[in-house]
Amino acid sequence: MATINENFLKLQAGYLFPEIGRRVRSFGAKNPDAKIISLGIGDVTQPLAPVVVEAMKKAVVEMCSASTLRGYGPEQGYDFLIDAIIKNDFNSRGVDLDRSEVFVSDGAKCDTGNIQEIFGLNNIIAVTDPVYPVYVDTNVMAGRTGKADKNGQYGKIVYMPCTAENNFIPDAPEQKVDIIYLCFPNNPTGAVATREILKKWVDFARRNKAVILFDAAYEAFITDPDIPHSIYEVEGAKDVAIEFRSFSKTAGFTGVRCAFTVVPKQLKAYTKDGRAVEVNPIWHRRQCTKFNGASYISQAGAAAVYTTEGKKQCRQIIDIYMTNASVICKSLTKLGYETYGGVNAPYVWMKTPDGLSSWDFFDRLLQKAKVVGTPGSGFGPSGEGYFRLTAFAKPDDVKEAMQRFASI
Ligand code: PGU
Repeated sequence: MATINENFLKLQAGYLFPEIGRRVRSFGAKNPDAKIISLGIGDVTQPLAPVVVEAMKKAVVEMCSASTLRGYGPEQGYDFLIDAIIKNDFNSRGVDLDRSEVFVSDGAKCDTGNIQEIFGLNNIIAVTDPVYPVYVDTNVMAGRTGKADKNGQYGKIVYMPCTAENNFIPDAPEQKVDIIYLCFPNNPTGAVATREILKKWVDFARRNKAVILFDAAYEAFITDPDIPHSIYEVEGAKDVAIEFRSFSKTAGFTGVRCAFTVVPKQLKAYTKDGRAVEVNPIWHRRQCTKFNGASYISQAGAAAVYTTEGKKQCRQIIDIYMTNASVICKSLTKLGYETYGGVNAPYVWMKTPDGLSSWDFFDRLLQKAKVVGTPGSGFGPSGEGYFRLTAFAKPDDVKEAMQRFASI
């Protein structure tokens, strides 16, 4: 008899985004003429930067000839990409990294989801509430949590509420935790962490021999020059933090797939009897066994992002999204909604009107305005009464969506 991993049975309903998709399809089937505008999932709409397309075309042509064909690549990624990452994303901000500390992958979703696997099942994890659901669900699947309570919170996870009252920045928990997931600029609230805030977390982790899993998937959207883009800009962070990055939003790679994770060589975790173990070779071992790399074509495209032309073209695309964010914030504020984020992040986090629950507002917006957003409660109980809008739609759609908001 094949038994199932019963941890999967502890998971709440479906994954958030497929559930939204299901409701939207059902509405679309009943209202075939409705022009639905999606400000729901954080997926890009602008075409890839031309220089990226050219680099990928060239890579495809190389694959067409036996003399230049590339098969399995180096397991951590091609040096041409790793070197460009280190120089442009880290050296430029005063951070030194060795090639062996960068692991190229096909997505930050897989990396943030898989990383928990190399840590013991007895670790207590801390997450913000609301949170990108991947961090929680993957720990549930692994069996690191108890069952969900009536609020949807799992036993053994420490939730750090983020609300307007604390500017969506969590306080360090009072109890001891071992692994802390942080995401800045934040999905879903759009909040950013200053150097002082990151320093507090790094110090907390150092004091507690904890590890910070820092998701910086949205760092390219930071506009404020004082906000760090990498946690390693904070002294001591390399001893305690793993950082996740992605080309998905930075360069429109949601359908191309390329990302990377930094695991510093000096980062340590511990055996049950307290012996320090380097984390980097363990992640390397895990990746070599379970992953065969991002495609050469994606990596060639990602490297082009770092050329002078690539940086300029990607910046122009990000500026389009950030103009959208500003249009959303201004329009909603004018209509009397309370909004947060949208300045250093491509997400606007709004309070639902009339005390509506997040899903009730989702339904009202879909029925009356044919606009799709993401219910805040889908990110955790503290997200109840909030709603997320993404700035990734086409500018004309954003403008039309805002006009429709005025009529609900
Ligand atoms: N990390 C964060 C914080 C994210 O918000 C997302 C995407 C990812 C990682 C995924 O990056 P990839 O490199 O593309 O794998 N969040 C989107 C998409 C939903 C999803 O399920 O990933 C969102 O709308 O929240």
